[in-house]
Amino acid sequence: MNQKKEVVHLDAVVVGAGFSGLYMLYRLREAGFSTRVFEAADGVGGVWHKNRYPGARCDNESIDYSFTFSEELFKEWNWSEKFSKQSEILEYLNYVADKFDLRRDIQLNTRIISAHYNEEDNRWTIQTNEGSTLSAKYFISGVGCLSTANVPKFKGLDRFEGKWYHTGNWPKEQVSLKGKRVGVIGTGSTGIQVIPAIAPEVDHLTVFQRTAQYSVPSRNHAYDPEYVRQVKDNFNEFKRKRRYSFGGFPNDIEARPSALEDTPEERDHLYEAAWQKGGVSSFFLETYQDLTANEDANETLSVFIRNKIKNIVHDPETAEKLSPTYYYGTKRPIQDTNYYETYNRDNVSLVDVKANPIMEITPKGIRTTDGEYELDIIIFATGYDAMTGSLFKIDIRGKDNVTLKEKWENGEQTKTYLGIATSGFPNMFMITGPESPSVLSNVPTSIEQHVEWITDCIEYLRDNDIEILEAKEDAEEAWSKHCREVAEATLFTKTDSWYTGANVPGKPRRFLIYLGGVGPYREKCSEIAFKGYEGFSLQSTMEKA
Ligand code: NA7
Repeated sequence: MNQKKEVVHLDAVVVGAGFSGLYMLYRLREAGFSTRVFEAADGVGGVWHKNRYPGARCDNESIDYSFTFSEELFKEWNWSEKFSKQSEILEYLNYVADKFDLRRDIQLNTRIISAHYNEEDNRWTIQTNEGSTLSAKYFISGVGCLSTANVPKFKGLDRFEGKWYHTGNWPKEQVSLKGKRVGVIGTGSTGIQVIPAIAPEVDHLTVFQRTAQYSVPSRNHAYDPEYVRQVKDNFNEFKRKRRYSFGGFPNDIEARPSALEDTPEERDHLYEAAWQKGGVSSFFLETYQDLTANEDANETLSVFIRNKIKNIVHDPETAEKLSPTYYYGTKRPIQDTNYYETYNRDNVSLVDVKANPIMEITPKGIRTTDGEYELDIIIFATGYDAMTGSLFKIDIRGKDNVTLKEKWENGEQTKTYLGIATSGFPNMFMITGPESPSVLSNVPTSIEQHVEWITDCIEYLRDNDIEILEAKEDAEEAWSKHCREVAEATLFTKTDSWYTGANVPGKPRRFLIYLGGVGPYREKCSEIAFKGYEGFSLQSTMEKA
């Protein structure tokens, strides 16, 4: 007998149970919408659930990298260090899930495989990998910007006799590296955390570096309880500053306008102070404002860091290979604990795979154009198919059965309205989507702003009997153009990076992050809502009938 499968009807389906999905669920539930979150992993936490690699830490300050929607939560949670370990952030997100009783509406181990918009009833039909079908008025992505691992398609990986791991899908069980010959491919933020963390344990570590990176010391330390008390006592001010700041951080910007207005001695004095204080933010907040806007200003800091590398690394040839040449800050700025120092160890060697590219993975290791490196374990710290990769993994179809991938990749440009919505995909929302401040901001601040905006919007639709909300093409075109213009006035678009999609072979090169600042962006979004969702077409239940 052909049994008809039951379709579950909901107001909203949310994809992903990281920072975005957890808060989205909380807000929609509070506003009275039936909501379910689907998460492919076996626990909540998003990237913090999966990035369990050795040395994994956040490089935003812990207190800043927290939710502020609940003063009680903010005050009762205690971060132990300035830059938290992955396990502590994961513990925090589990605590949030429990505190707000979120788990009863989160379905783990379940991947959303498709979401199709039906123009007959203005609802989304959503399918999961375990065969369930859902019908939801709103389809909301909380997939995150950096969650689809980029494993380069090297010939021969399937024949490798050792073990290999991608840092973004690190196993839960202990990986024993003791006494092993380990190769790490990639020296982005992740590789630079992994390398010093594992070097003391392994027999030999070979680092395969394609692009040398600038990294500054993090100088992580345990939190001073007095500092934490002061921040908590000033919660409202902390929250206000974070929301209206440029980068989504609560700090005042003390950076001077231009590096070119100071003498070399004055510049070195400021750079040295930031280096000693530690953390990427010290350079952006306390040195100069034009570092990513002006090539000559940028070069002053680049030279400073290159000199540091020369002084730290004993072997001049290795130091030379580690010296970066791109514009500082136009790839994701990195901070570390003993990264360059690690190359002074006898059991660590560096292979320049730009000069000698990787040809293949052999059964015994990695072959570059200059020879074979025998390995027991290969660690891919090769990053993510950022910004769009995780959205494209779902078969999302809007009006006229057009897929999101067709619209964005086959079209001349990925286009969104505010990074929240895209034309042709009614009643679909993206949390930290392409062309929003997302990864070039303190992400929890941006997530809170998007989730609150989306919830207010959905409440407005309900309260005004509006059936369909869709970004207008001209509004989207204008927003996208504005995003590109802001980016092109900086140095960001001049460097190959995951910001531009250049890290994934064949991916169109597009800069999909809004650089106009978190505070101004928030004001723009609020103004649009205040004007009755200007730039969106709204269709009421009556009109539809
Ligand atoms: P990233 O920043 O994308 O770094 C990936 C690294 O892997 C980078 O050094 C790449 O070199 C290298 N890579 C990528 N593909 C290859 C191939 N085919 N051969 C050799 N080397 C390769 O990813 P992370 O995980 O470090 O950081 C991602 C973000 O997560 C981070 O910025 C934080 O926001 C959190 P390249 O520079 O492209 O030449």
